[in-house]
Amino acid sequence: MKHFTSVNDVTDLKKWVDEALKIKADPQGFVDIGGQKTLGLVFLNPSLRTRMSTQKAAMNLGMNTMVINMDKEGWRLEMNDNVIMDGYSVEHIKEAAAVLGQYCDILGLRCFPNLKDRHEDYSEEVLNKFIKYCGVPVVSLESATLHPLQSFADLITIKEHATKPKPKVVLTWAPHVKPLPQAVSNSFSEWMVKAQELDMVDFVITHPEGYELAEEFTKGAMINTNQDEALKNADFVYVKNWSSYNKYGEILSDGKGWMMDNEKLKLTDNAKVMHCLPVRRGLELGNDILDGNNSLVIHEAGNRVFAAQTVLKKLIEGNKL
Ligand code: AN0
Ligand code: CP
Repeated sequence: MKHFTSVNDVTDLKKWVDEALKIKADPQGFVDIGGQKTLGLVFLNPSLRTRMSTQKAAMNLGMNTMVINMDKEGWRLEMNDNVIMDGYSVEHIKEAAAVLGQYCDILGLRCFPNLKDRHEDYSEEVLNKFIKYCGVPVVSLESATLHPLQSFADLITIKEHATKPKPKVVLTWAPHVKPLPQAVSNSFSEWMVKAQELDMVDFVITHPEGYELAEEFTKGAMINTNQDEALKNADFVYVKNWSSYNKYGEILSDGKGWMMDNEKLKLTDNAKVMHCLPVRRGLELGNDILDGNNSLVIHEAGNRVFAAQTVLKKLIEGNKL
């Protein structure tokens, strides 16, 4: 594996989950692997979990980490080629990425979509240019369309908490007041479809009409716009808001009735409830669930360390760093 940007970089999903759980059992057991190599984390958008868990993962492997909040601390970047830079941007991604590659052995990048131009976002222009110019292995810390470190942690969490060989996992849309990316949901779907092919889960997606995700990520999933029906016998409910893909970046309704709470939980098989966080209480997810025994959200965030540690270990080994 040269870079880690989607589930397609995973050679063997089952083995990766097992390896992550082994690392979790002894997080410092591989402290010699990092060999004081440098991980650079570049954020074009805010983060709590991704930043801290990936730093922690690097520490556990004996790596050093440098973080830059490029949106606040760096120069304003130009992404377009062949432009005369007489506007607001100060530095071209060609130079910025190449320079970062001089200082770091592995680079992580967070680059959210602008949610205005679907073609631009779904071409992953920023991530791809960064990969092209930095010259070192790159880990996605959530790109315009995917959040693979999150989905890996989610699958680890499901494996740990499953009480049957093939649990039913439901991804449900939830209300929000701001237009959010489809990245977490696209990515979760892509990982669950792969897990379903390996008989690890049964996967269902539910959302109001108009919130269909891009087919490239959902192909193979059962999709049901009736949330009550979809939730029946669920073992895991994964809650997430996303803005419309078809009416790109739009919020289509207030989503009343779609918030997951203890009442809806009764439709499930006493399901465990997941969310990538940050979550808006009382809007996306009920306080009753978040404060109750069915919530896995904190545990799930904890597993981000072991997902990142597994990926960094594979990048170090695969690229002979
Ligand atoms: C982001 C999103 O939905 O992609 C990050 C989630 C990890 N969430 C918000 O912007 C609230
Ligand atoms: N779940 C997640 O990626 O959280 P942050 O945006 O805080 O990193």
